[in-house]
Amino acid sequence: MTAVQPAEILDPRLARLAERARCMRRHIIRMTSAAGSGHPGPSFSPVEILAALYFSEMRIDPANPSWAERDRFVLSKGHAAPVLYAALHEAGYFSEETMLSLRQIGSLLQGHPNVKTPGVDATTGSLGIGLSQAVGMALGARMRFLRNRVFAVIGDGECDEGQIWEAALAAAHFHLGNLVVFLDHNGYQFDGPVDQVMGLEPLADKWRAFGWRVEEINGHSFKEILDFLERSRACLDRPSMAVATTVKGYGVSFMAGSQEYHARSLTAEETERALKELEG
Ligand SMILES: Cc1ncc(C[n+]2csc(CCOP(=O)(O)OP(=O)(O)O)c2C)c(N)n1
Ligand SMILES: [Mg+2]
Repeated sequence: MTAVQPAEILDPRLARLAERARCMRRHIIRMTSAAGSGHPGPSFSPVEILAALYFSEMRIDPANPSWAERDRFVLSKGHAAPVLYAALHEAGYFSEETMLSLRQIGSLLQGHPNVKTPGVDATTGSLGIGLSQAVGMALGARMRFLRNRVFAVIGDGECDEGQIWEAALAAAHFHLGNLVVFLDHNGYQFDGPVDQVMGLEPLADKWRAFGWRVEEINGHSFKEILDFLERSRACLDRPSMAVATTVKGYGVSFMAGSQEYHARSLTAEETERALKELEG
């Protein structure tokens, strides 16, 4: 994975998004360390994708989370809930106190996304189900002649689930141009490297063969993410898919590329080191 180009930092729009991403990574560390559990590594790989969606692309109103014509977002790889909560907190859906109550009994923020939480559009966590929900939302919007769009993030390991491919078929069959999906291709799933557990290649061509408009992008480059989103807006007859190459734990030196932080929070010493690296 190539590092994000310095030119991105010089563009004010991209620099603002980079600042959101930095804050989101701090939130993820702080909330999972306060909880003493969670999935920081998988939450880090799609940070730029969610930052671009929530702070540049989606039509939402944090003051009115149930606005009927809002765009919808589905985090199909629901174990990365902290990245969604980080985006929602940054956008103003709930307070810092709520954010830091992650995973506590009775908290609004459970370990996996739940529609009871303000701003969460789909209950996920069992891998494979989120994309089907996103397809249903996009189809429902189209049938009611609404112009809202649906965005989703799925995992590469999640593509082992047969239900992903059922949803892929349906989305193309119904010509869902209002559906835009990012595949967070971080190369790892729970049991190890994706290519050893269940090979997916040629991954982009598989989605193309299913009838999607597909691009392969660097999932940490705001420029590439925004360019993909712009082209997706113009594609009305097919769903769009970005196979986004990412790195688990991207953004903190000792987490990047490590599977160690898939399903454990950082120790107190690691938390301090990570937050130091993520200082503004
Ligand atoms: C149906 C189902 N089976 C197993 C799990 C347990 N599980 C949680 S995360 C994970 C790995 C997911 O890999 P990937 O989709 O690549 O996401 P990443 O962790 O890389 O972000 C597994 C198997 C689950 N949540 N749901
Ligand atoms: Mg993965």
